Amino acid sequence: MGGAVGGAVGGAVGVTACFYIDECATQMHYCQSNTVCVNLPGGHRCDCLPGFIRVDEYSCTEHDECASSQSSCDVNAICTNTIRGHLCTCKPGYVGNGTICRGKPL
Ligand SMILES: [Ca+2]
Repeated sequence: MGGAVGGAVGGAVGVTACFYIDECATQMHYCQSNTVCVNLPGGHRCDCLPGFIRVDEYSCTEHDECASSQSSCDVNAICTNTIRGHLCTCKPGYVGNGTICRGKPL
């Protein structure tokens, strides 16, 4: 992070006053959920929060391991996406820790 902010904007002919608007501070930004607004000279950008993946320029989403088949759930478990992880719960009729589920003995 960091970096100097300041100095003239190159090629801005005819601009008599030059100051930066912090879009992040003024809420004049379009950063959607799960992002951090980063003020830049002449604009801003939306960085994804740690653990989130980019959807588009303005929004990020939490990594859904369940949807991307990257969960550690048993085939007989229900995968629930959570922030920075996911939960595995054995389906009704199965017992186990979610990673391994076995059919309940009748
Ligand atoms: Ca997740």
